[in-house]
Amino acid sequence: NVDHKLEPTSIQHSDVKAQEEVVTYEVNKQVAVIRMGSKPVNAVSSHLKSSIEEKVSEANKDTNVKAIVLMSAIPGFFIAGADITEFKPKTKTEDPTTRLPSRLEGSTKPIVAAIDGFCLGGGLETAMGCTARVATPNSRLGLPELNLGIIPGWGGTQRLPRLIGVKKAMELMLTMKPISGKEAHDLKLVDQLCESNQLLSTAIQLALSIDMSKNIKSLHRQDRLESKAELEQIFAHLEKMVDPRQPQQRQALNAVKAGVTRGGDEGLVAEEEESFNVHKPTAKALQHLFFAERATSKIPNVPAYNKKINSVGVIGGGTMGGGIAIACLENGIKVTLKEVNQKFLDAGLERIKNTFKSKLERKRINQKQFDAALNNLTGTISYEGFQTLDCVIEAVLEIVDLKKSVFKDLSKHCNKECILGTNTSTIDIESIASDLDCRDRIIGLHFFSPANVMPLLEIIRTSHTSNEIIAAGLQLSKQLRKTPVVVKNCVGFAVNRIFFPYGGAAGFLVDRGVHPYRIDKALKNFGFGVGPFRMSDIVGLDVGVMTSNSMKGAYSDRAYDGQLKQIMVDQKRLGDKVGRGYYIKGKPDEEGIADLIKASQNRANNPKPLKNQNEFTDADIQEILLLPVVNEACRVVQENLVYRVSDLDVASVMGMNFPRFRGGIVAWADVFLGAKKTFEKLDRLYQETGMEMFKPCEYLKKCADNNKSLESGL
Ligand code: T1G
Repeated sequence: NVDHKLEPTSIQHSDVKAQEEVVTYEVNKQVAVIRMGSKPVNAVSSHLKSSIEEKVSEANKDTNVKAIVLMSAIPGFFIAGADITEFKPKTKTEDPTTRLPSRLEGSTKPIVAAIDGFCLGGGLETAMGCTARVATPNSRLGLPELNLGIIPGWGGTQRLPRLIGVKKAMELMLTMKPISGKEAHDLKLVDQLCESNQLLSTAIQLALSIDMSKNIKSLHRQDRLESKAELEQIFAHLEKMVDPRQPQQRQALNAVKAGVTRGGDEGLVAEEEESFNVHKPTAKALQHLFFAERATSKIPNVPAYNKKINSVGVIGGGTMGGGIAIACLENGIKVTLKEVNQKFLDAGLERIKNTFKSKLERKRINQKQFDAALNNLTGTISYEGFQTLDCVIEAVLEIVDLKKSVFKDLSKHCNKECILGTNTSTIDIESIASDLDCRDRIIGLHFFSPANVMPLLEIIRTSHTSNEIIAAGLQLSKQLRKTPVVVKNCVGFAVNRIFFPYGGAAGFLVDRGVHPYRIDKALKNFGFGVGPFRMSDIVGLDVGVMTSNSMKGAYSDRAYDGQLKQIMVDQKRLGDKVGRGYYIKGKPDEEGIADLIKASQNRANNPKPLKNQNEFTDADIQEILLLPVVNEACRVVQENLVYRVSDLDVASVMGMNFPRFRGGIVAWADVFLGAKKTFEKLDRLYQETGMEMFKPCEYLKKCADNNKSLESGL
């Protein structure tokens, strides 16, 4: 009896996975049907690979079998790729002919891949190793490996160009975007198109019609490659396209080139060598981010939320309110826009309608989608109808008393389950909610401008917010197709808080003699779309001053504003909305700002240069601006404001356009510098300048002292 009880626990968890039979085999009309069922997405683990190979070998031996169909038992997924959780840095190159696609290509009986759903990375490579492919029109096929810092390593750089040409193949790899089954069929990547319910019969029929004596393997096809002259042109163009900061792009190109010039078999060897040499830090950073993005919605003790959010009230029809309304309408949620008077309401509704009109004109949406969105939009200047709304998001001016009175009204006019969200970026949510009996339903829903474009939604919980409302916030974010990051209440929440020293450090450098355009160039070279000064112009300098004032109030010890921003505001150079800021309509204005920079430097408290302006390298400037951000992120961790350190990586990439290939703000410091070096660099800057923003916080020091990564959450 005792032995019997002990038995299950003696099996290791990994053994359970290994013992589970996930691949099934049946013979249907002389065709062996092999079905993969490794949940959740058929990621090819070493176990799944060997199970498939076993069944294919069985089919090859089975005299009753003429052909093989490889398909999935999981709806929506053929194969999502190799199993990323099994990735380890390679210690030696391997024989590429042992890969699954090569093994399938070696089958003596024809194999048809029957694709219905995601067919990505190693999944598409597996399908290309098959003799032919059938797919449903809405399947998604692609090679997104570069997004993980690696290159297609199972023959994708060889077989895809030979099936659809180099130009299109490189486009698929570089954009990392999947194409539909229909597009894949147009490109001849897929041989036959059919609906889901016809998939098996179509695949069986095709499999039985293939004559292996006439078949040419994908790896050896020549007929779809471009001509020599065309290839020269294509490669010359691609040479210029690849981003030197993302070495995996060049490596994919090298592998493709090698295959085209030396043949598919040698190409496979070249691909293996390029795979072996991928830039390990970039791969580590990007793979970290892959899992980090999927982790943000996992919040302990939050119950499942089984309802859909069908209607949202938006209070305030300005830029933010309008953007939030558009985001909801684009995702099929009904919106009631409320303004204080008819004039403002009409203007708000007009802006929203114009956005959809422009989308229609640019063919981003069709007439049906346009009509559906506008039918879902209503306006009001009272709280009539608010009783039935599932959620309300307040986006009025940043005035505490105004926000308080809005929530007082909402507590009266909304039902007892309604989510009460505020889109404030600077006001303490705790204070808005303090004396209301609905305070457990009040939550921060912080969108980033433009709210219908930026992919991040910060969800802020106060000390009163209930877990049910957090669940509702996560549900809203899912419906809006945004990535949520849940933060406990603090001034600036995650993104504005960790990035406030970024602007401060930029101002600090200007006051010590570095030109704003030089700073912008260094941060662009780092991978930001625009540098901090150009960003200021886009956001509006007056908005920037307001935000930094609120940060200064909360974190005065480490705030540094510089003088230039205020001088620019005094000169009414408020940025793009008035046509001029640091730049004029986005173009440099060296002369126009020269005197203003001088005036700022004269007014600064400590204009002593750290070194001569020309001596600052890109890396110096990048570190001076970004290390204080890492430091502030570590403070947020120290104060226990996020559920995991990597949430801040996701927040920085999705809220601030921090370059993804650097893994996010904390991962960047971890992977490219290490905790110890990060500490030393900050400490040196602190010693040199005496500025508190550079003083390493306790958490950072602890990680460095204990030789732990900053992601460790020590
Ligand atoms: N390996 C391991 N786990 C994976 C995975 C993979 N390839 N893909 C998804 N998951 C997990 C994911 O972490 C999550 O887990 C769950 O599955 C559901 O995913 C040889 C070497 C297919 C579009 O880059 O893009 O092949 O969080 O939440 O929104 O050259 O997953 O639930 O615990 O994202 O429906 C190339 C990666 C691999 C595709 C589905 N393939 N996946 O999106 O669900 S490299 C990729 C995706 C490769 C070859 C190389 C998406 C998806 P958990 P999800 P989804």
